[in-house]
Parts: sequence; C-alpha cells; structure tokens
Amino acid sequence: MKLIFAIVNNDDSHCVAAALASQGVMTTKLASTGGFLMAGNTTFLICAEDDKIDEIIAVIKEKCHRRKQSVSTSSMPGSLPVEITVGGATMFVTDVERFEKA
Ligand code: 2BA
Repeated sequence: MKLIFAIVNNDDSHCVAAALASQGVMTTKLASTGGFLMAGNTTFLICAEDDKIDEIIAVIKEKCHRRKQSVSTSSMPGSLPVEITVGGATMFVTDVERFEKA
C-alpha cells in the first residue's frame, strides 16, 4: 500500500474530490496553507493499493490546472509584482508499512 499526499489548489479541490469519490477512492481532505504564498490550499491523504496509484495520480492531474499568479516582492512603494506559476497539484507518494482500521 502507498500513501499519496496531494496538495491541490482550492479552486480544483472540489473536482478532485468528486472524481476520486466517483471511482470509489477513499480520501481525507485537510485544509492547508502554502508556506510561500500563505494562501489556502487543500491536502488530500489517499491510501491505496500499489496498482491503483498511477490511476489516482492521473485523475488528480486531469482535474488540476496550472495558474499564473502575480506576487508582490516587497512592501516598498514602486516595487513590481512578479508572475509565478502555481499548481496544478504537488504530490508525494510514500510506502505504508501498516494499514489498520478499528
Ligand atoms: P506555496 O508554498 O504557497 O507556493 C506557491 C507557489 O509559489 C509554488 O507553486 C511556486 O510556484 C512558488 N514558490 C514556492 N516557493 C518558492 C520559492 N522559494 N521561490 C520561488 N517561488 C516559489 P507550486 O510549486 O505549484 O506549489 C503549490 C503549493 O504546493 C505550495 O504553496 C505548497 O503548499 C505546496 N508545495 C510545493 N512544493 C512543495 C514541497 N517541496 N514540499 C511541501 N509542499 C510543497
């Protein structure tokens, strides 16, 4: 079994949750905050069998979109904002040593 941590833009999180639920994938949604923009995002915890992982990642990739965002670089007057690309999804996949439900 593996555990996917998927950090998703809040604007895409509803579509991701609905798509995974429609495929019978169990998820937990956590409200999270990006350390750079300090903006809200959504972290999905998904524990699934190894042979399902690629399928789940494909669903998340399909539902998440990259976005350009303007960020202020300084509070000094006259400083120009810079454009950064945020998302679609940032995912980490780890092994699960033991899985239990009580
Ligand atoms: P934030 O940390 O708020 O980052 C938002 C976006 O700002 C990032 O988009 C990236 O384009 C930019 N950014 C972040 N740190 C930067 C830096 N030190 N210098 C320049 N630009 C920077 P994404 O890469 O798509 O990340 C979206 C969100 O995913 C992040 O929100 C964070 O919550 C999470 N994330 C991304 N990479 C991560 C990592 N290696 N570990 C943990 N969380 C990560």
